[in-house]
Amino acid sequence: MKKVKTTTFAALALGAVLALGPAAEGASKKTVKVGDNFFSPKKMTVKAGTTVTWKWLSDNADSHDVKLKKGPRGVKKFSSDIAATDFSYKKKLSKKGSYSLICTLHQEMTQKITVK
Ligand SMILES: [Cu+2]
Repeated sequence: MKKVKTTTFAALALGAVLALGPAAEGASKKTVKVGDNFFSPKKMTVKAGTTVTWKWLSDNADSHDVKLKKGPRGVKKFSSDIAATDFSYKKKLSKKGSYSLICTLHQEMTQKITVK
């Protein structure tokens, strides 16, 4: 009987941790501007679990995308669609490490995000 109670308590405690963890992390958000041949900011540091939103500026003349060129070990490569204006792309960065991003259409458009 005692054993069952302990297990139930452990399960509840784990459940509480799981429920609170993502909610607390979910509060972190950052926005990056995608303009004609630049990401702004070009470099930034965010907390693990931050959702980054890349927002294409409304006056862009050219098309851009955002692609993960190199990330921490185990992080799947991701890339947005190609767009010129009024577009956005969101990604939650959960794993700590260094993320190198590029626009595949403009090699000089690079961004570095450090997740700690
Ligand atoms: Cu571009």
